[in-house]
Amino acid sequence: MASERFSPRRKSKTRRHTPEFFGRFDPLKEEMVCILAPDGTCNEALRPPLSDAQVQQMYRQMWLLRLYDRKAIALQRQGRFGTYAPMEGQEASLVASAHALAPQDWMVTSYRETGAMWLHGVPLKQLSLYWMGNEWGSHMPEGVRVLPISIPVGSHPLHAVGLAYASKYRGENSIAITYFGDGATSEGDVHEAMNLAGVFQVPCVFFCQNNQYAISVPRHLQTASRTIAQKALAYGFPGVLVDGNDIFAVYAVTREAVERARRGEGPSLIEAYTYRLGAHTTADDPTKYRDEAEVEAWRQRDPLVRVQRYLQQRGLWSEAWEQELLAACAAEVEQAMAEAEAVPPPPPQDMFRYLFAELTPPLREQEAALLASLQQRG
Ligand SMILES: Cc1ncc(C[n+]2csc(CCOP(=O)(O)OP(=O)(O)O)c2C)c(N)n1
Repeated sequence: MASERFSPRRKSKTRRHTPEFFGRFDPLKEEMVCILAPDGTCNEALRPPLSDAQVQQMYRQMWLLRLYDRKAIALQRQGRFGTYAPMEGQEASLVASAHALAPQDWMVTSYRETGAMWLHGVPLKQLSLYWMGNEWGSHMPEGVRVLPISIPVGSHPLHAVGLAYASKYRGENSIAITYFGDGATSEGDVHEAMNLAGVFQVPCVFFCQNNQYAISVPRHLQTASRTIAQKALAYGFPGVLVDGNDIFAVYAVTREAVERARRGEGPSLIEAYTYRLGAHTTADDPTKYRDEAEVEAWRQRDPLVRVQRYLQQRGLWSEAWEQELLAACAAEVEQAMAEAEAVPPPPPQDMFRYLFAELTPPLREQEAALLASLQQRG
């Protein structure tokens, strides 16, 4: 929800805009921005200015997404949700990046970034409607600058570049961020989007969640580049590799990318190095293509556990606080799903309503046939 997002602190006007991460961490050398280590210790010199309350809020939001994920999978197994794409393992990347945005910024995502969509103002009820197969799930609330989920891999970064171009053309203060996976970087559309963004220096942040797989295709078969971040250099803008399971690093890097875009310094590419702990979707069985040992090694880098350790070390965590937080998150998830289930599904003939202003003759025929068959069945 919009209220979930805190306002990122702005740099003072007098401060020089020296690059903090872009240009300093070389993607060609696989240098990765890491601030919060898996054991919860923190590199204070690089830590972004987040208050304790903000870190606790982000921790809560990550938990909410994980509980939402679990519930969504359970509902899919009961036939109450359609195919669902889990986010487990990628919560830090989604939550921390979304926090770096301002409400006027555009967000254009694929199917695995519903957590970021939620933080940018799309209610959980709306997202649940989407996964239940109700087209109204893609109807964004007034003023929420999020495009509907894009299922075709890699096509949507072009839309983000269009929005960013429009913002620059009209002299507006908004930027666009687009999220996509490592697999999407092999698509021609992503190349076209980055190329155009570089040529016209539009305020667009390309946020690649490298979760190591495109369904069963591992990252090393996706590209011969050492990093995905380095691809930015060929388009004439900076790229940075960041530990995607580290909320501080993701927040700091995204904030820098957003600020440079807003200042008119053009696009940038972030590669968030993370891992999909669950299946590609509820229609996938990852045990067919990856080892349990590999998954276990990544579980040790769980983004939630990392923040929990950080909070514990600072005396900001207690068992009772966590139990209360989990109960509140679970209730929020339950309520959103109950509200979505209470919405009657649209009538089947709605499928003809929103594509053309005037139906083509074959579609008119099909609609008539559907209506006749519905009438026959009563
Ligand atoms: C244009 C297109 N080609 C193929 C597919 C089938 N498909 C669905 S998801 C997927 C893999 C995408 O992997 P990646 O971009 O790494 O994102 P992830 O699912 O890992 O988040 C493929 C090939 C599709 N949806 N669209």
